[in-house]
Amino acid sequence: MEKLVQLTRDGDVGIITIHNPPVNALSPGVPEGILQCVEEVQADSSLRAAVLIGSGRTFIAGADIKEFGKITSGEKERKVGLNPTLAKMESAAKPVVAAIHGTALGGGLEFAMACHYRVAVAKAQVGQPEVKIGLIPGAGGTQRLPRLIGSQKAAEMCAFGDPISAAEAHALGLVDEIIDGDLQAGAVAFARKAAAGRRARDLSGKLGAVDRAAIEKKLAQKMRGRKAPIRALDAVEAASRLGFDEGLAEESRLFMECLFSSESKALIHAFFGEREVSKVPGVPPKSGFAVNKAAIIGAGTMGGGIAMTYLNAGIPVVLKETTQEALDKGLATIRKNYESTVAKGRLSNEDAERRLSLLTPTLTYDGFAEADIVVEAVFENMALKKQIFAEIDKVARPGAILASNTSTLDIDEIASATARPQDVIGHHFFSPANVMRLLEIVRGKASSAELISASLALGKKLGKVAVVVGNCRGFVGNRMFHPYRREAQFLVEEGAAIAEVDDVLYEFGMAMGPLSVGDLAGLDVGWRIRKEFKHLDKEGERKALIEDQLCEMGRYGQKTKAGWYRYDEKRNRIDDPEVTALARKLAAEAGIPQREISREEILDRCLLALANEGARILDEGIALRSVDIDVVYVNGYGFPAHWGGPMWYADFLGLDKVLARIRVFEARHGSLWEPAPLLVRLAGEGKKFSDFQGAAAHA
Ligand code: 3H9
Repeated sequence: MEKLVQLTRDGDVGIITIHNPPVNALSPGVPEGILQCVEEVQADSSLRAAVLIGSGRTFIAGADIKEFGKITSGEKERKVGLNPTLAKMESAAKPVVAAIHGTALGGGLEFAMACHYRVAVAKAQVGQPEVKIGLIPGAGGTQRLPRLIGSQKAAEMCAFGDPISAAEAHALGLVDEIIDGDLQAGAVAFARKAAAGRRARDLSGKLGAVDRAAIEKKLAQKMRGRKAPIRALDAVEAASRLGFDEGLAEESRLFMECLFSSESKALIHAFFGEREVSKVPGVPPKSGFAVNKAAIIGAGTMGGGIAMTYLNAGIPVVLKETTQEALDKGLATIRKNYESTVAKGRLSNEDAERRLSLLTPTLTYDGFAEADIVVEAVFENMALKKQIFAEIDKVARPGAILASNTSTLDIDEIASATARPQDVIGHHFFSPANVMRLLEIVRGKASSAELISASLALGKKLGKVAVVVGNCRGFVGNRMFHPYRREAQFLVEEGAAIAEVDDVLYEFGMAMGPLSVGDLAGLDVGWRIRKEFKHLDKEGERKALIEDQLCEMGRYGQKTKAGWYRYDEKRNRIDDPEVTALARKLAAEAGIPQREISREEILDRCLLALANEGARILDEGIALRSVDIDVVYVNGYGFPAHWGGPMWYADFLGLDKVLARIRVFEARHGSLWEPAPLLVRLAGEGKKFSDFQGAAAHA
């Protein structure tokens, strides 16, 4: 077996190579191995310097994140002690040069900064992304980085966690040289020139004040409700206030505080969850199916956004509409979206034009026979979708993926309109499709394992987080969203103020309150779906009353400048007493008593409704694991990642407490609050949702 860290020689330079695939994380044995090699170089009189380099695709992607859970669970000692190792490395008399390709992230960059010099290939990226998993740099990043690049820039990098390019790092003085050509050879040549002795800890000229207010203002928009970024600022500021070793001690204290926080545990859950969802039992992990050309039916909001998603990934698209007017409108929207991205400086004009040049508009099925995937994105109507799939069946090439973007309808019934149900699958994008990261892959009963594998690979190519879900009304996301929004509306009917319901959920961390979401998406969408499914309504079951009335009044939400709220020209929401009056009138007619409703009840009614329905979804095998549900909610429904997702949040509260609360709601509101059998079972056994391996175990 290859050693984790190996020392080889190139003349008078020692090459210390890390072999810890896939990303050379600093797992146990790696830091020790590096230090041992550095010490061997020091002791060997035939060597003058060392190069530290990663094998495979990257330098060092940081600490091994899996180890953190062992510390917080008590399985491992309560310390993350890299500082003594790094101190010994940087005290070495012979210079050590970090040679960076791929990424030097977190502990990886911290190792590089404890080296005497850093060189990198142009494509490399470096950063301190710890805040993205609820941590701060814990091995001197907040102390060495400001000494190398200045306090303000270091504070920004540590607080937002976004990596920077090698070129920027070079300009800032973090990277000493960009290497063209072979990295190792370039690093060895650099090492031969390098003199010993330059240590980041000894530099202090660039330390200074941090414009904390400016960073906090941006944090409030980008990382609302998170504590780690604030702690990262504290630690970078400590570098200017304290000596190096005191600064390190302060950083370690703040790091430990973050490590044991609910925020960090939830974000680590979300990090691994995003990767776990791509592992589906019975589905090949790699697909040989390549999507090189796509055809999309429908150039409306969804179809246009999906087309842009493909174009952005460099996949040519044929986009079909039924009328020239609809096609022109769709194309104009796509063009306008690209223009606004260019105007914001996020895309070059040439790139926008290149993407647009991959788009072929059509009113016919011309070009569909060459497509590897056909995506249907027309509005939610079963008869229409079946008619379209019957047509696609005639024109698509054998073996092409036939995908529907349906958000609620039965994928098996749609597949039945074709003679090849094994090739039919749901690809449920979220609006705006070119922005939202989630893709629900809905497997029908005939969908083949290869088709699911190909869809997962395609999702990755499109830059999406793809989650495989089972076929039921609303699948995972929308099925759970229904009781969540239902409770929000019931709360208003029972006397809660509209804005308060939204604000409580927003303050919890949701991207938007549940009623505002309705206004954004268009209240008419749900209205149409309710009409489509009217035959499924249960006799005597309480139904939300207000939205149907709002739609009758033509108040569809933001697009009509009125819905739950009124909206000004800039789409700012304005409370509307007319809607409050409507709520009171409808409640009186339905005999719903009015009462004071606490903020705690608002939060619990909405969030526990999610978890209770999630438990049913899990029990039925519609979601493979509770983490799949969490990933859906964090990436598609604006659930705060620092609360992990609705199932993680329920686990955090404790399922016994969740069950007790749900029983209170059941006593007060009846059968809609009947606890899910799985919740009752797990709570009784003292377990968590994350312990349940139902569908994942026997899929
Ligand atoms: C830290 O460093 C704290 C320090 O201050 C020191 C404290 C003392 N650990 O994402 P991918 C796995 S905190 C363990 O699919 P990509 C990942 O789960 C850390 N595992 O590839 C996956 O496993 P699997 C700071 C890790 O090419 C596989 O590697 N660093 C780690 O799309 C491939 O990953 C970060 O936060 C890790 N650190 O992206 C960086 N990283 O195959 C986190 C990855 O079983 N990592 N894995 O599903 C990343 O951002 C991306 O993984 C990276 C590669 C950009 C590196």
